[in-house]
Amino acid sequence: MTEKLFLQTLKGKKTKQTPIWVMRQAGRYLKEYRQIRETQENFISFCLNPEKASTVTLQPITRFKFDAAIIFSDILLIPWAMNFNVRFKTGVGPLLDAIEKPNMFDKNCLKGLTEKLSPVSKAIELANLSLPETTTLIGFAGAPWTLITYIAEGGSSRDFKTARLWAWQHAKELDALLELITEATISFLSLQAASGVECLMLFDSWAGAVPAAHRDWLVTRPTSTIIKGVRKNGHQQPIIGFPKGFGDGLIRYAEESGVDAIGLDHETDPKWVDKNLPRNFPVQGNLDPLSLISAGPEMLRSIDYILESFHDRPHIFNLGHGITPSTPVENVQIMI
Ligand code: 1CP
Repeated sequence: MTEKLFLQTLKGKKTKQTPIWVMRQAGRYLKEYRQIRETQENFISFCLNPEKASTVTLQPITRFKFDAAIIFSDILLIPWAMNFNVRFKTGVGPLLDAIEKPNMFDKNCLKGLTEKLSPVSKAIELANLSLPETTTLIGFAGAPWTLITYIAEGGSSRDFKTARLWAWQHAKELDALLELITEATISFLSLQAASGVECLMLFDSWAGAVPAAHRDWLVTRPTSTIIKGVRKNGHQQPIIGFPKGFGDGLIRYAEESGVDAIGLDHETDPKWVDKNLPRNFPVQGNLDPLSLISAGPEMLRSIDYILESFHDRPHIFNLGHGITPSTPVENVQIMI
């Protein structure tokens, strides 16, 4: 059997056909997702139900035949497993108990982490039983900085003020918390790698909030430590980094972090990327998810621009961020 398109691309090969998948492809824009989601009120329990999690992982593959499936879970499972009081409130999103200073934690919170997250491993095994031969299964985690923004703010945030203040006012304590989460992330990604995913992705969704002076400390170096840790545990799967909003920080990130590919947000010009990242460095992205709401000629032109910019570089087509719940499903087919 020839190797999957998606994996060939991550190894730096330009394939004739561009592989495609969509961030948050298993989610609320699908009626089959909403239907099964209704069967379980608690979102964490839903993520930790291997049958349900593997079923929703497969839904977008059945519908659209994407080249990759991403195991259904959430980046906030790590803080949950570290005993932060994580819950999801309908209409609001994630909520955590806000903490004043990043100094309230020690290594004890890592106890039992892999046992608590073992349902994800079971979901991976189940999903692998039903995935088409040509589809790659992706495992993932949130990067430490992005998780810290949720811990600091007690949920989603607009300006990430508390997390940024911690960096200036409580650097030492923040660094210790960063280290704990880094260790948890190595364990969780290694667990997923051992359970049968063929690719890993690290979501640093709020990397753009980090001041340029702190990019190495809070984003690039933790990513590098995580990748070295996963490799040290014997896992060789390619790793995609997604430092959303990182701008020109991508140049150093590509050189220093050790990721095999970079996910691009829609604010980044693909022509700039092609000019500034090393030749043959694989990229993923970066259509604006909101272009799918109307899916008109402007969307098609934007798709052409992205494909044309990366015509000479290994490229996985994707959005620049997650697909939104209000996207009409038929528009996804137009994009494909
Ligand atoms: O009730 C529901 O259905 C809640 C909606 C939902 C879904 C579908 C949440 C809550 N999480 C998920 C699944 C999810 N989350 C996946 C797997 C599904 C897939 O991609 O197909 C993945 C990869 C994530 C990752 C995730 N969760 C990120 C990183 C990606 C990104 O969008 O930047 C982040 C930031 C989260 C946090 C999160 N989870 C859910 C919500 C509402 C939020 C908050 C988002 C925010 O702060 O804006």
